[in-house]
Amino acid sequence: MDLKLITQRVQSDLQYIKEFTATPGSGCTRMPFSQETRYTAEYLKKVMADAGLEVREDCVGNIFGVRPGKDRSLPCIMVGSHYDSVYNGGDYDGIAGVISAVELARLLRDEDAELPCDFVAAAFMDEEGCRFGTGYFGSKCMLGQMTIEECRHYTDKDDISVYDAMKEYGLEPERLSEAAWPEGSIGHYIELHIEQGPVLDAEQTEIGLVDCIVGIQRYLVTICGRSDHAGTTPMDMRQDAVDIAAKVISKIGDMAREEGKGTVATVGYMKVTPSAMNVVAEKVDFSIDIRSSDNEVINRIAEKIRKELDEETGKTGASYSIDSKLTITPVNLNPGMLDIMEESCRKRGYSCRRMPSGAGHDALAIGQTIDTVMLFVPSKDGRSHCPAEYTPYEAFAKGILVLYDLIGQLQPQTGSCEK
Ligand code: HGY
Ligand code: MN
Ligand code: MN
Repeated sequence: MDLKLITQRVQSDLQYIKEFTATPGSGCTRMPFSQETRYTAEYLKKVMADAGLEVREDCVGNIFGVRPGKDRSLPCIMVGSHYDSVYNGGDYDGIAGVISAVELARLLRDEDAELPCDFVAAAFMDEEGCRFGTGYFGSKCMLGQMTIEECRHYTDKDDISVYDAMKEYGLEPERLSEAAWPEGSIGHYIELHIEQGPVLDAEQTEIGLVDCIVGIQRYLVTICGRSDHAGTTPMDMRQDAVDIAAKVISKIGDMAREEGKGTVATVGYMKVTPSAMNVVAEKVDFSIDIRSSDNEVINRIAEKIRKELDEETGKTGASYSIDSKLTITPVNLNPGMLDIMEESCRKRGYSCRRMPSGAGHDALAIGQTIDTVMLFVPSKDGRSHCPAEYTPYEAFAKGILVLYDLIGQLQPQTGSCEK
């Protein structure tokens, strides 16, 4: 198999898709159910069809391309990632994993290879959760873990719900349950992704074999104070939502630092109302994203934050509410699949190392119940979720060859299933 040809085909697809952004010149902004995802979806359906796959878009915007295997009743091998992005993100996060799955299909076609079971290339909608503050929407729909009520509940910063955004995009959210795959129909899930961190690049290691993915809890906190005149209201008469939020937020980073073991906690979104220089803030909304490979640590930090909110609002008679946006536990990935990939790297002479993932990925949701593995390729200077995100195209080609070895050696899960 020709590394150069694989590199060229991956490069051509990714360079074409990078144009589908709402912020040209300022990184990739491809929000779920947007015009940018629509353009990308149509392109993905085309390249999947060109790769000889049976292509369909499901009722929530996920796209699947299937290469029939010898026994179609066996659970499939699914390879994929997401095709949405963060605001002003990079050109590789998610989408490079989708194109890598398409390239695997092209290699299977070129080799006229028939796997024992179906091979499925998957492109998931709204993994990031950037627009609605959630995460893993498309993969959770595939797993049958999303409800219409949740679609009505979660809204974006313009108060548009997932439900309404889906309708505007031409989908029928009432058919949500049809997106769920039959229990046992997916035997293995594999995701190639940029590392989005500094480890591989710093060590000059070519392949990351991901053995575990951190758990995540995401919240939107709303502090309700009282708007007052900034000049005439004495300090001891205020219910200043920003003052309260600042006191709580200033402690969150240290809560993660005290726990250590790679624990992180981030406040990435804040909104002040009415947001005027001479008005004491009535309301502050802010996000919290807590991650650790130890679920007890995440719970402990969430509890500490609640205590701080109780204390600081209690001092002034203000109040608060917490909207839980995402709760997902850490997941250990499949050791057998990791061993096969490690052996492939050894044979191909690629340097590799086992490592955890601090980023979530669709593999975090899917790996809760299905044999799953991830392969990382280096991110230059560890940068991601920003326009500076960069990975050489050849790095993807090497990862794809390792995955080609993996899917060729995987024994399908036993037990057929209705499709
Ligand atoms: O936030 C994450 O971990 C991923 O980039 N969705
Ligand atoms: Mn991603
Ligand atoms: Mn991401």
